[in-house]
Amino acid sequence: MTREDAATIFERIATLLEMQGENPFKVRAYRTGAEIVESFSGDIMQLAAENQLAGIKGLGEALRDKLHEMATTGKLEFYDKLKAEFPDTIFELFDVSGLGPKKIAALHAELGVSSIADLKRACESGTAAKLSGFGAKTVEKILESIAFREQHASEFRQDQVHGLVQEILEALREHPNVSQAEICGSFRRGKETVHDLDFLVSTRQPEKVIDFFVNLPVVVDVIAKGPTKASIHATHGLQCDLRAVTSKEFPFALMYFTGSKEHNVAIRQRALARGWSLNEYALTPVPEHAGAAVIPPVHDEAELYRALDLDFIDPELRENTGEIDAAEDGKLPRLVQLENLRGVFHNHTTASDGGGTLREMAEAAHDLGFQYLGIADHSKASFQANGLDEKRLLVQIEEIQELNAEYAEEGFRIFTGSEVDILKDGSLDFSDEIMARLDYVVASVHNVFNLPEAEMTKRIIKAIENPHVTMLGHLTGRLLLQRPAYQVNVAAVIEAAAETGTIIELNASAWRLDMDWRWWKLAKEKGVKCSINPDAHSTRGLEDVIYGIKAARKGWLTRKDIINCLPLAEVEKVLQAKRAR
Ligand code: DGT
Ligand code: CA
Ligand code: CA
Ligand code: ZN
Repeated sequence: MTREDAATIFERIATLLEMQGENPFKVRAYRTGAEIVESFSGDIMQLAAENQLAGIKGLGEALRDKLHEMATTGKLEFYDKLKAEFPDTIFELFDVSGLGPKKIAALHAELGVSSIADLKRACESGTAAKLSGFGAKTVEKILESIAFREQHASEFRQDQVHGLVQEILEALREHPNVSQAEICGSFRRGKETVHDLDFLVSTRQPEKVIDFFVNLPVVVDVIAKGPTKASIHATHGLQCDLRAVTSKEFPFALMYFTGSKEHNVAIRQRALARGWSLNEYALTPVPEHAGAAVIPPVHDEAELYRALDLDFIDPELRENTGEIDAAEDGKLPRLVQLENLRGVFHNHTTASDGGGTLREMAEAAHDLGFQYLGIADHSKASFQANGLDEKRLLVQIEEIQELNAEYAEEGFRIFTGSEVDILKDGSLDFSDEIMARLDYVVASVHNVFNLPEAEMTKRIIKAIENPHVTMLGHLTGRLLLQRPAYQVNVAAVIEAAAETGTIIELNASAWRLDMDWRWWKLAKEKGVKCSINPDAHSTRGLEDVIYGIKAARKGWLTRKDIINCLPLAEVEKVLQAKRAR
């Protein structure tokens, strides 16, 4: 059981207990437990398995025992019993945005709502609007949220599949009859969401490997099983396909199943032009083709591209948006890698809505090998996130200066910053005088999402015209699979960022990944720099940069396009560049 699973179970226990009217302290203990499990910086499941959890703040004995049980047995009897008192479909309700545990409890107790289908009926018939705490607005929001969910019912975010991919790949690679195993499809291409996972192995014993695959512990049910392929459902209904091929076929299958379909079609055309036919198993001569070139030997994917007179194309670029021409001309970018990151901006602490203290965040960033950490807690307008007012911000600046004195010898530095709210009219939540005291400012929209496009665009552009706004945070406000982007003219914002010298954030949280990768080529052309920002709300959140790196690679970005690939000695100049203009 992964820590995410364990945290989800604690969170669900909290909600179910709340629905049963349990004592709020008990409810809170589980909710806190979920946060601790989620954000703990060591391998908490390993510690739990070894009974080494004593002394972790906020994790009482009852929760430690439960974690131990989950880590060792993969189950929790207490949860299974509690769950049995509710219909299975109740959990669907927890994913509806705008519906908290209190509202779910009221809907359940007073209207017997225990599924999304029930909820939809209650909203459409008008009965939900009559409940206390509900109104026409709430009901409308809930219906919108249900519709959005239905549209994306079979998609998954990176954070939901990342652990599973590693787990299945590891299992396959350890199998004695498997010589190579890879993940293909949209996951390998680094898409922000995926429909299913496509695994590929090379083996001489396909049946044995297929048998092994359909019996993995993560398998919930088997959809189909044949001699060389199988499909299963894993946790949360996620479909996983496996193909077994020979090692000779492997490079062809790897390219084919990585896709995209559009990339494959263009590549196949290219093969045809040489008198070759390309499919998922081989490159073969087209029988009736006169003057076909001799097919060179192909042992891996790079040789397959080479055979077609192309440089190796990184999977993230395979969307047929110009990568083939660039590969032919030797003009592919050398894509940024995780190892290129030198530091991270836009991170929260316990001063606003983060789970780690300033010191904990700094230690964690330092341990990850970063040379700098940019703090950016919320500003006062984000009161629901405990945003800092001027006074608290000034105190935090002092704390950071003290910590920096401690770190000075280690070549590590904390940058003072703030995630300043862009108010409705495009003005900022802090005065220029206050912002001038900070090393950098991230400006973000956190409320009033429903403006017409022109007004929202004007609002954001006005904000980034301020010389103290170093970078623009999560450009469209989208939450993947949960909340759509607000209306905004992204091209116009990019243009304004270029003119004002404003950096645009690539928010690395798997929920956002915004500005979207599809826009970075344009931004790069205009000379706009990127900052890959984890927007970490815990020490573990810093590791979300892995998702940001994938999105940046998908956006054709190199280390030169990304400010936090700069070493400490150079990054400060870049933070000051806009003010110095
Ligand atoms: P998704 O929807 O997130 O699962 O996206 P993919 O790209 O993983 O799509 P999937 O799982 O349907 O198929 C995996 C790859 O197999 C796809 O990227 C390209 C290849 N493929 C699937 N169907 C076709 C097809 O009809 N023609 C070609 N040329 N390739 C295909
Ligand atoms: Ca797929
Ligand atoms: Ca598939
Ligand atoms: Zn934000």
